[in-house]
Amino acid sequence: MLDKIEALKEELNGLVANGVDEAEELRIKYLSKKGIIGNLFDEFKTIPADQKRVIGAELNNLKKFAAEKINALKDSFEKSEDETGGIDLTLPGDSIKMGSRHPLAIVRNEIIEIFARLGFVVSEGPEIEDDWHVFSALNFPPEHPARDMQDTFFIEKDPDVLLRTHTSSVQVRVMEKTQPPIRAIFPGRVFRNEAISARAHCIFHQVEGLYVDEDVSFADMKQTLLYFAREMFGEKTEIRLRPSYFPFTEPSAEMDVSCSICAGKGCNVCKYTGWLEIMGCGMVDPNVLELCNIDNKKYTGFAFGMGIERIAMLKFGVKDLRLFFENDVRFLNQFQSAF
Ligand code: 2U9
Repeated sequence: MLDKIEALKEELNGLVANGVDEAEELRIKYLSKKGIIGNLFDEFKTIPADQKRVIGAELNNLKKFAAEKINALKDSFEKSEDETGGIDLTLPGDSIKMGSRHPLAIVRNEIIEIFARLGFVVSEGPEIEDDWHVFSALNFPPEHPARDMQDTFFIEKDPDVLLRTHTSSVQVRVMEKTQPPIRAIFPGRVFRNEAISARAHCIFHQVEGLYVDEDVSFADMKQTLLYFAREMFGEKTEIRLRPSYFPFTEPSAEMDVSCSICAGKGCNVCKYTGWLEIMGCGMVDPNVLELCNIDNKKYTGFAFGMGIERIAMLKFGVKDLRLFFENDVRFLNQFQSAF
């Protein structure tokens, strides 16, 4: 019996397995009730009583040794599964979800592209501004309602620190440090103290434009804006200008485009007028040129401004402006961009 025990120890020493399942088979082979060591315990019952103490101790050692050996084999496989986090590395990976450009970015980029073809460069400036660049240099009279806290976000401690209500402040900055010719567009985020609704928001986005040079005329402005309208809304688009008023332009106008939904025939989008208002424009007021250190005897210019949300609503048929700010991917995923 002692020889058998010794031979089994040697056998156990050389044990190998190819995975947890094989290690379990070895446990059954050696350690189960009817296994090799189990049978030795049965045999042990038949040996003479005077040998039982020595052989019993050796048999218990053998059982302990076998259990340790087989458990060590099992552990080594379970450990290597831990290292892969129990993940089957041969499974195909998850596909990466493609993002999409925000519709306001698509429209902004398209506007930039169209004006770039006419030689307009992009210029940007600060969102936190001062009274001079947002109001005073733009010819706003001291009592103008836009200067009121009802309409503009001010910093409580300092009435000279405010959030820009239009990107015209960037035009002022450019004119202050550059002499004509100036031909630039000014995209950016602006802020107005307004209640949020389907048609208005306290934050929105604008693109403004400015062209200052010798002999720039109202006709130049009309042709530039007609080109823009046709590139943006289709080659059959017509424009019309209606007289308006802004402190910084004279004369001033609102520009409408023929409704691209009904081709000018009248529908509920254009409220049966056939026209959609898309921007304001005008000849830069000579006072503004002078306030920005530009010789108003030598130079003239035109300027325009539009809300990107409004253009995007018309182009994409979006009925509620708040959708642009909610970042719901079900909304955002619907916009494909070439820009
Ligand atoms: C300078 C001189 C002139 C920019 C202009 C408009 C007309 C205009 C509105 C359209 C919708 C703002 O987003 S909106 O609410 N803008 O109607 N903006 S002319 O004129 C300038 C700007 C800067 C120095």
